Amino acid sequence: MRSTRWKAASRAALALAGAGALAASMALFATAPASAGTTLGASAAEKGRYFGTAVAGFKLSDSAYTTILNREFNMVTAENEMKMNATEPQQNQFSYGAADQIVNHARSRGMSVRGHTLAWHSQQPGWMESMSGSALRQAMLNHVTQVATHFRGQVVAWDVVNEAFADGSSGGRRDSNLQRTGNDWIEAAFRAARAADPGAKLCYNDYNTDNWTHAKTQGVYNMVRDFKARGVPIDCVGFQSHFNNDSPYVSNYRTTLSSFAALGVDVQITELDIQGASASTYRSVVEDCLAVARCNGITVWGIRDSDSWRASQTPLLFNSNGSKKAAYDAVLAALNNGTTPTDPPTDPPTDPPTTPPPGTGGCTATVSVNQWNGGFVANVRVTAGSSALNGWTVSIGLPSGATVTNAWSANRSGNTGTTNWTNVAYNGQVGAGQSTEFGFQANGTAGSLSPTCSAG
Ligand code: G2I
Repeated sequence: MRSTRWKAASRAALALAGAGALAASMALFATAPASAGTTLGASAAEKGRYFGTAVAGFKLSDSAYTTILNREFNMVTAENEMKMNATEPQQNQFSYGAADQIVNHARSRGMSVRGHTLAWHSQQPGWMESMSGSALRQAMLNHVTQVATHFRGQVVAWDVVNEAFADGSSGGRRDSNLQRTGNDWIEAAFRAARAADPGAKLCYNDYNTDNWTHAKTQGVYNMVRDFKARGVPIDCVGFQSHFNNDSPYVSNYRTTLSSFAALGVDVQITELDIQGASASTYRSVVEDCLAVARCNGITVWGIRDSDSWRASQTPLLFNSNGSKKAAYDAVLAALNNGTTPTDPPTDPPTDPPTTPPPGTGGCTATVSVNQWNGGFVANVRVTAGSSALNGWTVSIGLPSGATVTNAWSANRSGNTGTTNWTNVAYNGQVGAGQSTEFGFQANGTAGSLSPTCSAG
């Protein structure tokens, strides 16, 4: 089993990891980030989520654009620059310049990156559009392998396959050159992606899958259930959530999110925009995500209305002049009021969210390992005891030959033998009986790991 709760990296935490100065880190841990509660990313991070946006590379020279981007968001999706036609314009000639620019902009500022997308019937390069059969299958798998390898360690989640299901009442697959290579093309893509980047979460991403009663939603649900049952490496499902008059938000959206989550995958809202940007609809979407423990975060598909692929629908959170809309205020308020119940949603908490006192009831840590030949990913769950935690330390002894190469959502000392892990700025405060997660990737063999946890 892979992680059950996404802990998006807050800017403060990542800046901290980069600095690596213990004294500075202790000071930072003591206080919440200065922007907590006042920006989308910081407020989402306080709820263990991220708040992201699609970014168009050519806009990074627009300072009005980057001012909002850098202030508000802690997750970035390349709007077009990681698509197949952008990254492999000629067969076996890969082009990463535009995508790398976005990745570097994001990561150098402590934002994480979602990869979009490795395999799609649309936006294929011309050479691929005209291919079929086993040659196309091989070309697609090579593309997945090459691109996921290039961005290995830099992309936290990939839309491995995008929009593979048909609209309408069939609930089946969309016809495409990729689909005609055989129904197993999707799982083949996921396996190739896992092999290339074992640390990235692997998502299936689609639109018009928001309404639980729609055949397309059920078709994707059945595929994910089948993948989980057969061990196909899928970690998450992306709900694009382009809401408009023809495809409106519906109140069963929360049921959709929680039903998929119950299959054992994370769910993410990946391309949110809402025709007319109703504040109450935006609020509902945020509340729905916060009500589902495995809803990791929300990405809006652009910053200002003028940045939208549907600009005339004014569907985003900022006006074309960069000012905040009512929908922005609604989203921020929903993030700040939100709670993080477990799945299925439980009764609302009776106490308002407060800063917990230092923990006295200890904590426990459990680990789940995804081992492959030569390496593994470990996801560690830290659970507070009878008192809230205000900081935690987990100790994990690694068998000889195991070496940590990469980690997330915790500070580490040691990469072999006894390793010690402490909370980062955004996940040290854990309510009584509540949990948070961190993880790491390592070379070698995990064997059976026995983490121990202490409060503080
Ligand atoms: O169509 C909205 C989204 C639906 N889900 C998948 C997303 O990848 C998709 O994004 C849109 C981008 O927002 C558009 O910007 O995907 C379109 C098609 O890839 C993008 O449009 C393309 C135009 O079709 C091209 O002509 C143009 O060169 O944008 C390109 C770059 O501006």
